[in-house]
Parts: sequence; structure tokens; C-alpha cells
Amino acid sequence: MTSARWVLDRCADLTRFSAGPDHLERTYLTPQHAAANATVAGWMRAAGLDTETDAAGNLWGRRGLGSAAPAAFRQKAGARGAALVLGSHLDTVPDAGAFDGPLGVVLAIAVAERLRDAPLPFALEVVGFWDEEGTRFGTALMGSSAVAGRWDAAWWDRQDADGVTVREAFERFGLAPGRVGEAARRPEDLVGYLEAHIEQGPRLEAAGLPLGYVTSIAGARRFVLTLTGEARHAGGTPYERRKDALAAASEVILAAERLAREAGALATVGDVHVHPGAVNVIPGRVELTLDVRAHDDAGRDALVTAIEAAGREHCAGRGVAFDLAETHRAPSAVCSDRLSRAVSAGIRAARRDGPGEDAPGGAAPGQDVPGLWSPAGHDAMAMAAVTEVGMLFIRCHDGISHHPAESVREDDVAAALDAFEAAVLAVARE
Ligand code: HGY
Ligand code: MN
Ligand code: MN
Ligand code: MN
Repeated sequence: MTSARWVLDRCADLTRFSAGPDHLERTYLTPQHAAANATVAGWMRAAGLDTETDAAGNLWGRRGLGSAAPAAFRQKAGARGAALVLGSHLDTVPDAGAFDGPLGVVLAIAVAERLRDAPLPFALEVVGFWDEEGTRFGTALMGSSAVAGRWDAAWWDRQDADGVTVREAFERFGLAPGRVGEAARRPEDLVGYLEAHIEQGPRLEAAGLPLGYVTSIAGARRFVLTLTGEARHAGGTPYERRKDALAAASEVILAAERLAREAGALATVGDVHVHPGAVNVIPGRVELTLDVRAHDDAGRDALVTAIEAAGREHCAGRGVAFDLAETHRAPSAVCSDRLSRAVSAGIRAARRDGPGEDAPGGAAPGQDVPGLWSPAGHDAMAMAAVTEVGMLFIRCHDGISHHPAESVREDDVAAALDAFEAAVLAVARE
């Protein structure tokens, strides 16, 4: 259970926990969540970890300081044994690939097994977060936000497509909403958080590199735009009398794309619902989802403002009302220099060129190891609110992700295993 093949096979195993037989979709507080937790917990226990599900439904495997740890380590780790946490998420987007999230969790379990008898000056924990994607309830990072002590009470009333609220879903899953605060960790309990994840973009492949470290992570802002015109007869209504919500929406979508390109940022309309949706009725109302992200929060927020202004202008020109409701806002996060050094040292060790001599945990990040900005969001963004975070990026084929064709090379996963293990040891050497 410490090989790349084992890791890839477990990621394949997890694809059986899905809402449907013909596509992969595994979401928060569903039967698939419970089944995946049970299976992954078995792998964690086989790696010598004690397992538990926390008050937000996240799965944890924990190895205490262990009797092998010298007394000095106990002192350094503190009474409870401050923990280095390794992990990622177990939930998926609809029609997902097998590696976005699960690869980071399973790889962390394999590294815990490799380090099973290593005397570490901290407790080692592996976490499988839930609801990183926000697929079921339309807001994301709920599991890791609970751990970071950032649970938002407004989430309780969010509903899924069947009208089930987060509160009801908690209760049906066997969790007590009133106890969600018990999932929160204190900064003093944590040595840091390390996450291995596929890049979900083409840069490592274009550079011919298997691994990189992450410098910072873009925080997305997400909205539901509601455009309200008038449903009318598709034949009897002349154009000058129309208030076509879908025609207005098409102008808003293209304006968002144009403004994002000009800003060097990203805006995506991922879902559109048209009412009433009949072929012979002019669309009276359209709902669009909008995801906006940029290299920094100021750039992102400026783009949101510009898209909103363009949306209001296009809609006004067609007599269509424009409404924008924010559903998610994640702060961009910066990976710490300390943990980026550890990840960089790990990448060097995996290349067999060993950590640099000049600084603990290896040469400064970026000297000979690629540091990449992540336009994709990760649980590390939420965890950055409570501890230092570092990320290891793994090349993925053609940058494909959020798609069934998502794939990674076995040799890259082998390198990632070596790098992640070496990164943990670099933190231990500090
Ligand atoms: O949307 C994202 O960036 C991440 O995959 N949740
Ligand atoms: Mn994702
Ligand atoms: Mn992910
Ligand atoms: Mn839909």
C-alpha cells in the first residue's frame, strides 16, 4: 500500500461510490459520502491510523506521537501532540474524473504507511474533506471551513435540487447541526497542512515536469444571476415587443468572457436554467451560475463589478430585470514559505538531487523547482485560516479535470509519493 499502483487502484475503487452508474458524482452528506468514508477509513486503519468522522462529516486518520518519539519530541509537539495534517477532498463535481481530490487523500494514506514507524516530532493526520466542490448545495469548502472554525450559519438553510437543506442533510446523515463547531481545530494543535493535488491545468505538462509546488491559490466568488423578462408567444410577438431573457443572457455570458480575457482573469457560466423552457415560448426568466477568479482578490472583485455593470446594461437594453446573488466567496490563499520549502525539498529528493544545503528543508522554493499559482480552488484555502499550508502539484494529462478523461501517469504518482514523504520529513527536520 505504498506504491503508485496501489494509489491509482484505490482512486479507481472510489469511483464505484457515485450517485449514478453512468457517471461519477459523489456529494456531501449522501449515501455515497458514508460509503466512501467507510472504505477509506479501512485503508487508513491498514496504514496504522486511528480513524474517526468529525462533526462536519470529514474523515480523519490519526497517528499520535507514538512511543518511538523521543521525550524531546513530546515537548516540542505539546501535550496533545500538535499534528501535521495531510489530505484533500473525497467529494466530486458532476461527471467527474477519478483523481481531483481522492488522489491527494489516498496518496497521503500511502505516505502515512511509509512513515508508520518513523519517529516524527508531531502527530500525523490524514483527512478526507467533504464538500470542497460545493456540488450539492451550491456553496463550497464547507467541510474544511468547519475544521478551520469558519462554518457560516447561513449555510444551514441552503437547499439541494430536491429542496433538502444542509440542516436536514446533517440530521439524515447522523450529524448534529448544533455540534458542527466541534470539528474546529485550534492553531496550536496544528503544525501545518500539506495537500497533494493534480494541477488541473496544462503548465507542468507543457514544461515537461511531473511535479511543482503551489505559491498561491485563487479564491473564487460565485453567483446566481437571475434575468427576468416576459414569457410571450414565439410567433405572435414582434421583436420590438420582446423582453427575451435568454437573448439577454447570451449577451451577458459573452460580456463576462470578454471582460475576463481583457483582465487576464477567469469568468465561467457553468449552468443555465431557462423558464418556461418551451420551444414556442420566448424565455421569460433565466438563471445563470457565474464563477469568477483571478490572481488576487482585488482583481477578482474588480472583474465582478465590471461583469455586473455589463449585465445590467445589456438587460436594461432589452427591458429585462437583472439580479445577482452571491453564493460563495473564498479568500485567495498564500502557501507559506516554510511549507513551500518543505515541498520543494521533497520534489528535489524525489528527483534524487537531494535538498539544497543552504537552508533547512532544502533550497528556497522556486530556485530549481517550479512554483505555480493555482487558479483552481482547494481545501488548503480554507485551512490557511487556521494553519500554514503547502501544496504539491502533480502533472495531469492535457490539464484535463472536472471531466471523466482526467488522468495521471503512474511514474508521476510514484514521484509524488517520494516527494510528499520527503516533504513530511523536511518538516520534521525543521
Ligand atoms: O472549482 C475549483 O476550483 C475546485 O476544483 N473546487
Ligand atoms: Mn475540483
Ligand atoms: Mn480538488
Ligand atoms: Mn442544471
